[in-house]
Amino acid sequence: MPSNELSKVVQELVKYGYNAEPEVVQFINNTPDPNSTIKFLISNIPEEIFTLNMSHISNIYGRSPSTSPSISILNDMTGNSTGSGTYNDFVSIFQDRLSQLTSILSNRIKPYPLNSLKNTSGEVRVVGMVSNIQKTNSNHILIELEDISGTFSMLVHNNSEIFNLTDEILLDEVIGVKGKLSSDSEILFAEVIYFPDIPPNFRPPHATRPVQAALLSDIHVGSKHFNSELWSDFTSWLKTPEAEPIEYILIAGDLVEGVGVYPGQDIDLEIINIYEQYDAFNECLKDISGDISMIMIPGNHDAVRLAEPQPGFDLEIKNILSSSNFHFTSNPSTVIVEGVPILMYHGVSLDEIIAETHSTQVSYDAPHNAMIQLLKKRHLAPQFGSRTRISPEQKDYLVIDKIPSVFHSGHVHKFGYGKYHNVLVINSGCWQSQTDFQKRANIIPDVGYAPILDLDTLNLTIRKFS
Ligand code: D5M
Ligand code: FE
Ligand code: ZN
Repeated sequence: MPSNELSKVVQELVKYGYNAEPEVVQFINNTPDPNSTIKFLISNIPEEIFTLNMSHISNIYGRSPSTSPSISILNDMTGNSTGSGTYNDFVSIFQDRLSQLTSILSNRIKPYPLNSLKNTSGEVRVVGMVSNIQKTNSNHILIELEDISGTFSMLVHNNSEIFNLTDEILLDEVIGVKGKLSSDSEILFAEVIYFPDIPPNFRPPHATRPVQAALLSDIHVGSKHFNSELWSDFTSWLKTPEAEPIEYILIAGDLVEGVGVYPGQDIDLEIINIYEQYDAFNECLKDISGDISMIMIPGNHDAVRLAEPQPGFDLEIKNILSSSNFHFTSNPSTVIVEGVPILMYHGVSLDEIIAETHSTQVSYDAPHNAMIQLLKKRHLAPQFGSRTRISPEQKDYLVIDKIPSVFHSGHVHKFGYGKYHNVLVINSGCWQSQTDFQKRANIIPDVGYAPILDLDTLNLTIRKFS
């Protein structure tokens, strides 16, 4: 927990004439809106008390505070969009991407600036953004790298051990390379390729009490194909003793079907008005206990801009979805639930990763393997200017800066999960039955999955409704 956040809590308490023990400061800081929590606490505290301890907190809440929600959100860019779409904004976002990923890679390799290589010889290490990939006449791969100093070409020989890695390399991603310069120092012969990656010994933070979260995605309320029966089965099951440990539900976007998302969508719509779709979605959540905190990000079908990062919902939608247990944040966001960092990203770039990665491991039937590629590259939308739209901001919000315990996506409507360097990677499937488009494209969606995450053990139990 950054100490400046904690000191803000302390200062706010002092403003009202109160002190608090460190656990109380931590507890307040973990609530979604610390300032409101402080106001609530001091309006309920007995008169003679000026130093808050945990038993005061328990008395105020009438239950153990460890059972009140513990949510904090990193990296929510809602309301902070600075991108005006100018050339300079695009330069800023690429410079920020290069500098963030270079500093991750620089822990392992001390890179030479690319413009210094012409005056160097022998073995060198470099870091750069991939600006061109091409096959040579003799079937080697030539990759052009770019850093702030200039560009340089490297060659991966087709009989080298690292040749298969070139299948995974995408334009605009940032990689590190170790190799030997040619005798005229015009080209680098690559011997080792480094991805920014997750350290293999990463130890994922976990909760300190038994508590669970359901990780869902792609509800698509308002579509003729939204499967309301399975959804009701799920919300009924939530009331059973088996579901009692579930205190959180996370939804990774495409809450509603939206309007005008693709040509001819009208014929697939049950509800043609976007606000009425959110009304209907709100109805779908009515049956879920208010004790369960719901954390939601938008997807490409939701009523926010399409370009990523997508800000959280504006007031018009928040007024429809106004329950106090609902929390909204941008796509992507890292949400810390009970101390567990969960990276939520809807997943539009997965279509591109699946299309562009030549490895057979990465497919719609194993969407988690596409997500693992994103973890390796430490970026949620590595390739620019193709299907995934990116809004140029001064900061690149799509860099995976904080390593999460859990990486949660949806979008491809296929269920899959796996572990990569101790990070649990999960794609949640959907609640929309096969659409006509999917029928034509021979896509069989995975409908009605509710993967349940144990926040203390980070184990997953798959609950399938059918
Ligand atoms: O996307 C659901 C999945 O289906 C995702 O993998 C994209 C794919 N999809 C859906 N509609 C189309 C069209 N019209 N062209 C190409 N690919 C498509 P969702 O975000 O729920 O629409
Ligand atoms: Fe979807
Ligand atoms: Zn989607």
